[in-house]
Amino acid sequence: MSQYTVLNPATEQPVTTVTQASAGDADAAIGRAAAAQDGWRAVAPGDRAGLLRRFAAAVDTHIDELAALEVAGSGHPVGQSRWEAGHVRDVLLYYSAAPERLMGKQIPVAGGLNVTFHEPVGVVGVIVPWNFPMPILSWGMAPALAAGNTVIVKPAQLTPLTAIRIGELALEAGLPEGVLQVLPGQGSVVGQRLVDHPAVRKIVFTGSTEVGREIMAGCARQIKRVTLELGGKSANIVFADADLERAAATAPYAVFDNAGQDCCARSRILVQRSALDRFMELLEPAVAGVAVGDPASPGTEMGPLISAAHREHVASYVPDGAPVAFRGSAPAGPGYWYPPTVLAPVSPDDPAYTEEVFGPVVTVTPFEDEADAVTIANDTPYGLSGSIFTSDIGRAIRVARAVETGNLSVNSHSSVRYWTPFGGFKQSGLGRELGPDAPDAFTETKNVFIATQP
Ligand code: TAP
Repeated sequence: MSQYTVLNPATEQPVTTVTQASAGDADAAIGRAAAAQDGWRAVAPGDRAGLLRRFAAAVDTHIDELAALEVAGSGHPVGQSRWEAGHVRDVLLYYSAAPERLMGKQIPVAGGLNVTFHEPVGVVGVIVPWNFPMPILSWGMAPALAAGNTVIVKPAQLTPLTAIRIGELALEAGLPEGVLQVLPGQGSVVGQRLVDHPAVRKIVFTGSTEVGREIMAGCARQIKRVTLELGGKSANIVFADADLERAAATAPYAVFDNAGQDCCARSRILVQRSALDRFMELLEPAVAGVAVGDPASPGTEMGPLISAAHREHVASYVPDGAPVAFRGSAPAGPGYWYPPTVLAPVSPDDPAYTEEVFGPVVTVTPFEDEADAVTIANDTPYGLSGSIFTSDIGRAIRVARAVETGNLSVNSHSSVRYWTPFGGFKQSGLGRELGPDAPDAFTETKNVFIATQP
């Protein structure tokens, strides 16, 4: 087993070392998960629910510890990190209500009784990216466990610390051995093994569209079930009749939260031309007001990028001579800092406008009318998120229906709610997570007919 060092993105100092699983370790874990499967699905629904509630309670009593790990290992601001740890608790609690509610149907047929059952799919592999290590882990893990599956989590190499601790808390809460395992390691080794191994029956992948495409192809070889949550290039559409003060004050947080490393980042601001000048006047102080700095300090709103390599990648979208309209601040010295950056005007073929930057860079583009706004918003292979600012309710509904994206908010930038469905159109993904139906995605429907004829 090899070891590697996790660095603090805000200081570039080592946090700890982590043991990396090999392909052989992955096979052994898959074997343990498969062995634990029958026992876990046989746990009475009320008892499985009780164990998930105990797991949630264990997370709740360790929120400060989990948050501190995310501050040190991922550079997330401490307020955000506490919210993320609380979110894991809430997702576990929400799906702890599912085991007793996995109800099938009784369908009228002649000559007997016809009923359906929701059977667990089996071993589920949850492959997690580095940008939201705790929430994204919980979205796959909690409903999968509730539906009676065993789970192996593969955290991102850059951010394994909270996942490892959550795996320990599951055992402390009483989940049987093998029901939930956390396997830090390389995606191309451990993640790939989860995709290739026939005993893994479903993959939940969150990450880039490039890797997601390969995962889907790998799953296709075994007709393996797969959910994909991929990239985004979402539009924040601001009409001239909107509350421009509110639209401009909130726009920075819709793209610079988590330093822009957010699949839902509204990284293309589209503004009706007649309101463009006023909107830019209002946006400049709002961007300057984003508190960028030490993630451990309570007032911080934006921390560093995750790594030196990622900072280089983000910076490549803002070369010398790029049309920088204005920028926020970023600390000097160690840490992978990058200031909030607004680009305008941008040409339609500028990579900062067409590609997912995954950093604190936003473009501002004017549009003429409603039809033009919808055309521009949809001119992307992605379709994950978006916002619409207008005071015309009819327009809000028309545009919300016309934009090809999975999650939209009107006069707000709603973040994810665990009790509503989440997922992408087009190349932003396949399937939905969260919401009341998520456990169904971890079951197979079985139809049983019982003859009643003598
Ligand atoms: P990726 O590079 O795609 O990595 C995601 C995960 O997949 C990591 O755990 C990675 O392991 C693993 N992986 C890499 N190659 C693999 C392979 N061949 N087989 C199996 N697993 C493999 O993404 P990222 O850079 O971590 O995350 C950023 C991307 O995620 C962005 O595009 C963002 O939009 C997207 N994202 C989407 C959402 C939703 S909900 N739609 C949410 C968050 C992020 P390593 O540890 O080796 O990297």
